[in-house]
Formats: sequence, structure tokens, C-alpha cells
Amino acid sequence: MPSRPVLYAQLFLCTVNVGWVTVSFVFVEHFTFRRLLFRHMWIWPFHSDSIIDSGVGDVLLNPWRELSWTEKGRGSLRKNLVSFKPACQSLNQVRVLLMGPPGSGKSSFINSVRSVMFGRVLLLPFIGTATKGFIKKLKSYDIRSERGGKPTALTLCDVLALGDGETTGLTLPDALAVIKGHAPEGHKFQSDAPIKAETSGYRPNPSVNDQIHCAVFVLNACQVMTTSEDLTETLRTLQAEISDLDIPQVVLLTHVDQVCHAVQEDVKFVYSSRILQEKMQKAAEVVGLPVSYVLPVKNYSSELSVSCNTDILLLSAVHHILQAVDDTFEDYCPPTPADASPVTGICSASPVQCQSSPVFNV
Ligand SMILES: Nc1nc2c(ncn2[C@@H]2O[C@H](COP(=O)(O)OP(=O)(O)O)[C@@H](O)[C@H]2O)c(=O)[nH]1
Ligand SMILES: [Mg+2]
Repeated sequence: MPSRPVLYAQLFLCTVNVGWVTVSFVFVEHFTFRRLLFRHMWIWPFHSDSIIDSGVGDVLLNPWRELSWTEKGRGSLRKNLVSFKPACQSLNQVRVLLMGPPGSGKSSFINSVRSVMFGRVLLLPFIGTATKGFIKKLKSYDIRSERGGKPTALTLCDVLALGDGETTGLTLPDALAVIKGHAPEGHKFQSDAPIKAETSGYRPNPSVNDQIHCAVFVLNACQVMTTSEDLTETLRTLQAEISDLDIPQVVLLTHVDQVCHAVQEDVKFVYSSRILQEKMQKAAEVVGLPVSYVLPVKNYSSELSVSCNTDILLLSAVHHILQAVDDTFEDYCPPTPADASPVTGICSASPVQCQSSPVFNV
């Protein structure tokens, strides 16, 4: 017969400030000895406006974003990705470009999204801690619904990492050439050879399907507070230039498991962690976008099998990216008379032909 774990009890004194009223209460919780030890490592300090309800960090009472942390929630997010079709019928694939400093987790995100779909952690060769990053060329990865399955409408594009200044890493003109669709697949970036009409495979007249439909800035939560002035400048300049092209942009904040013990225990605390809230605010400030554009994720990095909550956070980030693309490109899909809504006149839910894309809109 399996032995039952010995249970320990602990008294918690909690104080909650609601306006000018302070409510104090005591509760008792039971847990095993191992858990008891773990809890005491992170239980201090207490803050007056938060409740340490998990015992593993500074966790706010109410999460500021809601997610359904259930198998069902994961299933429906996964299904949404598999069945996603861009609202703009001319778009075959949604091409999402990941940009960020070396080691921020760009390649890991691609690996992680593929892992979610395959149901097991993949060990692709392009991830690591090389100081300048492994990827030197433009490489696009289809996301398939399962191993050997049909590609979904999402393509994730990896490029050379951003440098600290203008002299290293992906340059602004090269980034814009990729976004506008001029750079051919596999283009090898060279600091002394910017992409131009003479570049081999250069596309002088790229189609809407050659361009990038969402720019994602990837930042490491462990390093975001100490982002250099040069990198901040690079990110903000890119952000402003991409805004001029009317391409949606979001920030992917990776390594969230490494900045908060509660999140390390379980990523479902990501939107209840005060530390994470601060990091997300900083990430938004660094890039120059609102906090609502910041999507935290934990990439698969040390584990060999996928887990439900990590999948949910990754799929939720993908969902928001696809949503941002639909919201933006919808404006460039004028409704046909049959599709037009009598009240608002905006695109109907059914896919319609995209007459001009943001980049090429004049
Ligand atoms: N703990 C943790 N490690 C991560 C995460 N994302 C990436 N890594 C690790 O960070 C390192 C650099 O990641 P990589 O994807 O190669 O970065 P890239 O240069 O931006 O493509 C690798 O060792 C990854 O395993 C994350 O969310 N959490
Ligand atoms: Mg990489």
C-alpha cells in the first residue's frame, strides 16, 4: 500500500488594504515537509498591498490578465491556431519576424511553438548561447499542426540578432528590407553588404505574401532592466520606422521563469507576479509601446516534455500576434458589397480580398 505523505500545517496572517479599511485574517494550510521547506525559502518579505497566496513569491491577489489554465483552454487555443485563416484572403501565410539581441530567445520561441504543436519538446540545432547568436540569415519556419501535418497559417521568421549599436548585428535598412519583403529567403546578412537591388535574389516588387505581417521584439526578462542606451535607441528607431509602415508590433518577454520564483514554480502566476508586472512595464518602455503589447512567455529550454501551462502561455502569445495581424490587415480589406455590414461598413468575418497591404499602401 503506498504510504501517505506526512502533512504539516502552517498559520498565515494576511493583511489586505481596501481603501481606508484594513482587513486582517489568519488561515491554515497543510502541506508536505518538502513543500514546507520550499515555502520558507520565499515567504518573506510581506508587502501590505499583496497576498502571498502561493507561498513562493510576491503574488498579487487578482491577476491583471485572465487566461484559462486548463487542458480545455490549451485545446481551444491550439485549435484556434490550427484553424486560423487570415481575414484578408490574399494573405496565404502570416509571416512574423522575430527581432532581438542575441540570447533573447528568438530561436527558442520557434522551437517552443513547434514543440507545443508536436506535443513533445524538439531539439533543433539553432539554439544556444553563442554571444552573437547562431542565426546569420533570414530563415522562415512553417508551424505545422502536428508532426508531418499540414502547415498552419503561421510562419515564424528568424534573422541575425540586433546589435548594441549601428555597427553590429541586424542594421535598420536590412531589417526594413526584410519587413518590406525585398530580402530573399536564406539571405545572409553582412554588415558591409546592405540589402539593395544588386543583392542576389533581391525582390524589387514584393507581393503581400513576401512581406512581414507582424514585427515581434524579443527581450529577455532577466536583462530588460539593464538594457543599454544603444539597444534602446535601436529598438525605438525600429519601432518608429515599422509604425510608419503600418505593420503591427508586439514585444515578447522571454525567460519569465528566471525572474520570479512563483512563475518558476508554475507559469500560471505570470499575470499575478508583481516582479513580472514591473519587467513588462520596462519592456514596453524600452521599445516604446503600451504594456498591453507585451506578451510574456516561457520557452522550453531545459525540459524534455511539454507542460499544459507553458503551452497555454506560448499559444496565448501566438493568438495575440495573429489577432494583431487580423486587426491591422482588416483595415486594408475593403468590404465587397455582399460582405459589407449595414451598420459599421467594416469587413465581415468572412475572408475578403486584400486590395493593398500596409507596406505598399499609398
Ligand atoms: N529559462 C529559460 N531559458 C530560455 C528561455 N528562452 C530561451 N532560453 C535559453 O536562452 C538561450 C538563448 O536562446 P536562443 O533561442 O538561442 O536565443 P536567440 O539568440 O535569441 O535565438 C538558450 O540557452 C535557451 O535555452 C526562457 O524562456 N526561459
Ligand atoms: Mg537564435
